[in-house]
Amino acid sequence: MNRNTGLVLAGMLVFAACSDNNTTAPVVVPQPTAVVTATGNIQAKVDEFRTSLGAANGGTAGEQATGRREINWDGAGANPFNNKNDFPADFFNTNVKSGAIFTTAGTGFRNDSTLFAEINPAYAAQFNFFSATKIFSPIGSNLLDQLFQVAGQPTPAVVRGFGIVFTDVDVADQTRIELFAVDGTSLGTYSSPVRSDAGGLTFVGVTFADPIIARVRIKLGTGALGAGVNDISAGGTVDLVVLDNLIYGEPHKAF
Ligand SMILES: [Ca+2]
Ligand SMILES: [Ca+2]
Repeated sequence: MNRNTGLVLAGMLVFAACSDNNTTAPVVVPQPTAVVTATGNIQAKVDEFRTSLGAANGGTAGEQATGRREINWDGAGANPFNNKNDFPADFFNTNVKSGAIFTTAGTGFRNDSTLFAEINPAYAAQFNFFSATKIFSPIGSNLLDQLFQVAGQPTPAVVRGFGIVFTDVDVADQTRIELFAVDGTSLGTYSSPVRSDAGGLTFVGVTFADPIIARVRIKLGTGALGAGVNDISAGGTVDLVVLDNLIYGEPHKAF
């Protein structure tokens, strides 16, 4: 008996045991079909992840049969809101219909064209962009959630894959994403690699066979941006991390 056969049989035995006494059925958490990570020159892996989700649907309103959406923060439509601490949480499903809504326990969001140098001049030497030139962060927190809606509609949705580009991950296993199903079940936590070069970009992307991701909790390092807060690589005590591109499967109406 090979190892895989043994695992399948073990699973069947667990299921049979639970069925016999008519108790709660075993909870089977779906496993990803792929987990893609990259550090340093991340371009090829990001492209691989994009391709795995299908063609780009841009800001096309309405649920598309297949494909992916992507937020790069760089479009001119966001310019009136940039470099301020109140970037609209629903911008990417109202102004631009990409099916994304953000929440944070902090005080707001900031889409920034200066590598956040207007918050703290030292940040220009810390952060980098993947897609030129804007990057994104919550304000007052290092946690944010992304939820999904049918593009252009306030209808809860699910996606089958989610990937994210980070800049300046210095500490292992502190920058990560946790994916959740509609019922709140965790679909797992996936860490970004640590930066491996001066560019400082990293990527993690997770794909499932079916659209089951309703929410993504994004954790950026170990602290929030601030005028007096320096990165651990620049004499500070916290690992500051911000994000660039978000790449996710087409949002399908959740049932
Ligand atoms: Ca960008
Ligand atoms: Ca850092």
